[in-house]
Amino acid sequence: KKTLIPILGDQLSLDISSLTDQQPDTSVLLMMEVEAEATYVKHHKAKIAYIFSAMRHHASALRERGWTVDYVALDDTDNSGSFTGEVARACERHDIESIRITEAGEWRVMAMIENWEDQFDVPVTICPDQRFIATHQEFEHWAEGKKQLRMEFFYREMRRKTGLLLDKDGKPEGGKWNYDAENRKPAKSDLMMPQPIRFQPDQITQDVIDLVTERFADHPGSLEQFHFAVTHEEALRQRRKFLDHALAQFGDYQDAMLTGEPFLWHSILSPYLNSGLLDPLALCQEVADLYAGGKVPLNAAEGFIRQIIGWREYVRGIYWREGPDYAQRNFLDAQHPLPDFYYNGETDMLCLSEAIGQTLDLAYAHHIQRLMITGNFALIAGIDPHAVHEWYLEVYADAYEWVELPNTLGMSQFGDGGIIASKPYASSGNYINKMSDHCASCAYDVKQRTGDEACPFNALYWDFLARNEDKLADNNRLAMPYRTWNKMDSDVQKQLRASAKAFLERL
Ligand code: FAD
Ligand code: DLZ
Ligand code: SF4
Repeated sequence: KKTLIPILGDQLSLDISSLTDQQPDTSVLLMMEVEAEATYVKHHKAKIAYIFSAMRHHASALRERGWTVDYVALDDTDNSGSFTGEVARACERHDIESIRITEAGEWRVMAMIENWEDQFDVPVTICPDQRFIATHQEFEHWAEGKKQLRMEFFYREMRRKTGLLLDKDGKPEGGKWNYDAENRKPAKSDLMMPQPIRFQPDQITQDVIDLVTERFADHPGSLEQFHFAVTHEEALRQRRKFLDHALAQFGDYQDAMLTGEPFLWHSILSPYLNSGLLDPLALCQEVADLYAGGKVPLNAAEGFIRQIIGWREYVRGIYWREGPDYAQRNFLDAQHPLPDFYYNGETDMLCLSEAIGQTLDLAYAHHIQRLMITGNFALIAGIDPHAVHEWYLEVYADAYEWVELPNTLGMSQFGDGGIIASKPYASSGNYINKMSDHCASCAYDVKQRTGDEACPFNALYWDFLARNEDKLADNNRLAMPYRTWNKMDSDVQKQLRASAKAFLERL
């Protein structure tokens, strides 16, 4: 009799908790490529290819370590197309007395797993996912009774728990917890800018690319520039490349955007952290060591560590705390459909065509593009946040609901009414002009507020504030812009609103 251990596509860690204390001779590991996971939203082709290839390579790595892996490929005859269908078939193929699985990363899949005990009439053990720093209980305990759940305070708890960047008295290195104020520099084109490693597809990846090309032709995105690491070793190489060549500048240029430069000084590690090829805590430990050794400045080390032990952990906590209905929230009652250009990049707004174009080519955009370009535009144009959420879940190689949904619906679209963001991340073209070089080459004029040539972000921004005044006017952090709006001449207000209306009607 054997224990069946399903390993999901984002559980590609060699020490995943479901394997703890298990023995190869009494276990069968089950990995399954299934239609339902690839199509519950239309994931970008490169995202599916990345996950399938990483899964196939991981199966080999597990076998090398002595495990028996029953691997169901997408095109295997009899593949039932779903996790539950494949667990059912595996229970018939093997003599199974129990099932063990590490908790899934989303409500949808957890609901499936919770039915297995009744469906298959064997005990099912669900193990906590130990790749995160905060347990569910720790997040709940921190959140309990608080009126506001601000990331910054949670982050300090995580610094204390891990000891990262604390001096010997337990005080934050350099005397401050957060050096974000130093991290808002615009960037200039720089021939020395590090580029992520472009990993050449091996035979396994090529087979997967062919499979995805054939089976998911109607999904967004292209496979031509497929560049991801697909093994633990390759992911470690990209990690090394980032630490040695980009981290030192990461802080300074974290919010910068440049035409034709998709990566800047970002790490491009999120797909590997989220699917399990890299360990988040070990990465942060090395960043702290590089700071301690004088190799990188504090604003870079602190900024990077905060993204991982702060933001990443915090959004996961919010996701599980808020429950499965979080995806349906729409605080601002935004109803506009998602414009087609999100799927083809065809718009003369250069900031958007850059961010969306690279997203379709690479399944990657960095944080400030996601937040202040595609996210900001959807927010101020009043796009239905559920449609925006599905788009983000589809197009980014690192997107799993636990991390994508709170970032999109909460942080970027204010759909939760301010649980994550203390004010909406709405801005006019001015911010984009300050942080990027896009406006200089754009068909629109960022300095004009109304008229055919005016940057559409400008009128949309004021229209957003005016449209949502009843819901947002009492937000302290919006007092300044509302004061400016209310001081505007009523003719100017009318022109701005008419400009926005005309633009939205054309959209
Ligand atoms: P870097 O800039 O190098 O940052 C380092 C690491 O910090 C990332 O790899 C990531 O693990 C972590 N990180 C940084 N910011 C966040 C954050 N806000 N939340 C969680 N982790 C963070 N990140 C995802 O991993 N998956 C998503 O589906 C996702 N969707 C997003 C949607 C929106 C609307 C926004 C605004 C942000 C989203 N993010 C998401 C967060 C962030 O944009 C990406 O983690 C980052 O761009 C990944 O690129 P990188 O590895 O080069 O990151
Ligand atoms: C995202 C994804 C895709 C596209 N395909 C698979 C798959 O075929 N098999 C699999 O095990 N996992 C896949 N995944 C990742 C799962 O959707 C992920 O494990 C769930 O989102 C649970 O967090
Ligand atoms: Fe974007 Fe407006 Fe700048 Fe054009 S002018 S790049 S639309 S912010």
